[in-house]
Formats: sequence, C-alpha cells, structure tokens
Amino acid sequence: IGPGGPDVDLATKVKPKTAKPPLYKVLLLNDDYTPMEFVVHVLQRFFGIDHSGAVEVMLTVHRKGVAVVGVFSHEIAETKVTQVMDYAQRNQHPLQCTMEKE
Ligand code: TYC
Repeated sequence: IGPGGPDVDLATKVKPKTAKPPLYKVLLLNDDYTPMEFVVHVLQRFFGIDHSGAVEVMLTVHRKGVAVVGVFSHEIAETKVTQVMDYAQRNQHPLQCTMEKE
C-alpha cells in the first residue's frame, strides 16, 4: 500500500476505441408475382441461408411484407442488393431488395 492508498490500475479503464463502421440491414420486399421458389433460391444463393431457413424467411416476407435477410457493412450490403436486383431482373421477376442503416 503506497502513500496514496491502494493502487488502482487506471490504464485498464482507458479503452482505446476505434470507430466501428455502421451496419446496414438488407431487406427483401414482398410482391404478388415473384414465385416463392425463386425467392427461396435467392436467399440460398446470395445470403447462404439453408433451404428450410430460406423457406421461413420467404414466408415471413410473404406474410409481413418485408424482412431483414442480413446485416452487413455498407459495401457488402450494396453488393447484395445489386446482385439480387440484377438476378431478379434477368429472370423477369419484380422482386425488390433494398438496404437501410441499422
Ligand atoms: N408473395 C409472393 C407469392 O405469393 C411470394 C414472395 C415472397 C414474393 C417473398 C416476394 O420477397 C418476396 N408468389
């Protein structure tokens, strides 16, 4: 014990903080025309969701109108949205995918 009382390790209280990059939710929107199986395929292909998980997410979008299908950095989210929109357009489905800051 020193003259100032017990040592307190002030250094442990100083947490150097690096700014964390913002995250973005990727949203899938319902429509009346895109086939359910196509949406399930998209969720597996671009979001790595397994078949039963993809069916669940697809049905959530179908019932509620929208669902979050993943959370990513800005660049990855943008890539996912572009991939889904391009793929839907190439297959002539009106499926909509968008992103918003978390
Ligand atoms: N509502 C569509 C149908 O009944 C299915 C669907 C689900 C479409 C999810 C888009 O993001 C979507 N065929």
